[in-house]
Order: sequence, then C-alpha cells, then structure tokens
Amino acid sequence: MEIGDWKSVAGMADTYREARRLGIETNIAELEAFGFTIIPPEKTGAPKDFAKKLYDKLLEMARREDELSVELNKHSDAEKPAYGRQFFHLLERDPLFIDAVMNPAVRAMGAYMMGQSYRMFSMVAFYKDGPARSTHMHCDCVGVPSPLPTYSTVCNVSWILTPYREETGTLGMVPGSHRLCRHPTQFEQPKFIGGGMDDDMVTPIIAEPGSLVVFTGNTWHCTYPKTSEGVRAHIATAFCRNFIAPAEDYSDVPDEVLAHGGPELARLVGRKAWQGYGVEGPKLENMALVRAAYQTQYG
Ligand SMILES: O=C(O)CCC(=O)C(=O)O
Ligand SMILES: [Fe+2]
Repeated sequence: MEIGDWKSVAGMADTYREARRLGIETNIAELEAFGFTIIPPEKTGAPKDFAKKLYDKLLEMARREDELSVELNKHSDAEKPAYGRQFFHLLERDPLFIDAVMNPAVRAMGAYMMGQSYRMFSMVAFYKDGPARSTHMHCDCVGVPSPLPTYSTVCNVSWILTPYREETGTLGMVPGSHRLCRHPTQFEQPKFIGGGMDDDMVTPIIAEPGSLVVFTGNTWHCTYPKTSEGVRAHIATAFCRNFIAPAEDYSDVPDEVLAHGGPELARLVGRKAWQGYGVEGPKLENMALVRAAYQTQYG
C-alpha cells in the first residue's frame, strides 16, 4: 500500500518509505516477529570490500593499541562481561567507522527502532582471537529496570566482519524474547553456558562478513563458546532514544572529523541535543527536534 504522512504515526512514514526503497521491509517484519534479523551483505548497499576494510583496520588497531588503555582489559576474563578485547571510541580513528554508521540500512533500522530523534549510544568492536568462552545471556538495556518499555530504549546494528557460526562463537538469540520486556534471570542461562535453560531456546546467528545483525535492546542474546582458532569480530553500532544518556562521550570528536558524516552525524552524536546546557539554558530549536517523540514512539 502507499504509506501516507499519517499524523498518528508521525515519524514513521519517512523511515518506512526508506526501508521499502532499500528493500529491507522483510527485515522489519522479522525484527517485529522475532526480535532480530540479518541483513545480507548485498542488501546493505555497502561496497563489496567494506567489511574487509573494517576488518583490516581492526587488525591494525589490535596490533597497535596497548590493551591496557582499555579499562575492561585490566580485569580478568572471568570478571569481564565479554571474553577477548573490545575497542571503543571508533569514530575518530578512521572515516570507515563513520561510513559504517552513516550506511543507509544501518540508519533506517536505527530510526525504525528508536524513532526519528534517535541518537548514537556507542560503537564497539568485539574481537576474539582463538578459543573463547561464551558471553552470558543478557539484553543490551544496561541499567534499565524491568519491566522494560515495550519499545526498546536502545538497539544494536552490528557489522559482522568474519564468518559467524556456532564454532566461531557467533551470537545466540532467544527468538521472541523482545516481547517479554524484562532482563533474563540467572535461571535463564542456556545449558551450554552452565545454566538451566534448554539450549534449543537459543538459535545461532549464521552470517557472512558484511552482514548486519540487527536486534532490539529487549532481545535476549549471548554468544556460543568459540572453539575455532583465529579471529572472530563484529562492530556493534548501538543507537538509543533521545532521552537516554549515551554510553559513549562524543564531545571530544572534532568537528572536522564529524564533517565526513555530514549534519546528520553531528545530530546523532548529540551536537543538537537539548540536554547538557549550562547557565544559558537549552536551545529552543534543539528542544523542537524531540517534539515529535511526545506524540508517537516513532518521532
Ligand atoms: O561478542 C560478544 O561477546 C558479545 C556481543 C554482544 O553482546 C553485543 O554485540 O551486544
Ligand atoms: Fe549484547
């Protein structure tokens, strides 16, 4: 059908029309039904070698970066939320990371899940070299008490950089868990992680490099134990609703760097946020940017 500029779903029309133009409407259907979807490389519109370039960049960073410059790496693997290394604050490191955020399919999914006033929450590379234990079952709504809002407050759009299979420690999803609107309890860890939940409640994400794995912040997920040698990596591009405090502080990213992504990137990283003012108070034009969110969850 033709999508109108319907007032009762203000904010949705543009996003939906964009999703239709990009050919990712079925991904939206899957996301609604199951809480996650996989957009294959050919539907992302990114150049064929895009994932390879991101991967090469990540390998270079892994070689160069002092592991201890990342706080989490000062803790033992048993204490850390995820095994292996994580790389944070990526936008400034290479324009490739900006391209990864500004990809039209990434943004369409972000806007669909978080409304048009969506913001960047964080960008994190998960990097595991050699065998690795599982990441426990969780959802990405860090610090949000249950019951979680039916619309998520955060979401995850992840660039897969290496083949994701069970043996390479892929993500495991609990289909439909996004409707439960709560965090998993300690009893809802699968048996392969040492818990009591049947393993067949979890399904592995099977995805090729260059795919986008998309899931809501309410969707329960974990990782399979990695038994393979070599590197397994993905880059999570997380978005949040306009009223959430982003995990990452973008205030030090220079304007010249942001310019590569244009004005929409500047807005995504909070340069137009009404929050964060001093004695001068908030800017009226920035307050206006979230007005649609009062009316609908798509604004
Ligand atoms: O790769 C991992 O260990 C965890 C990834 C994850 O939980 C995420 O991307 O949200
Ligand atoms: Fe997660």
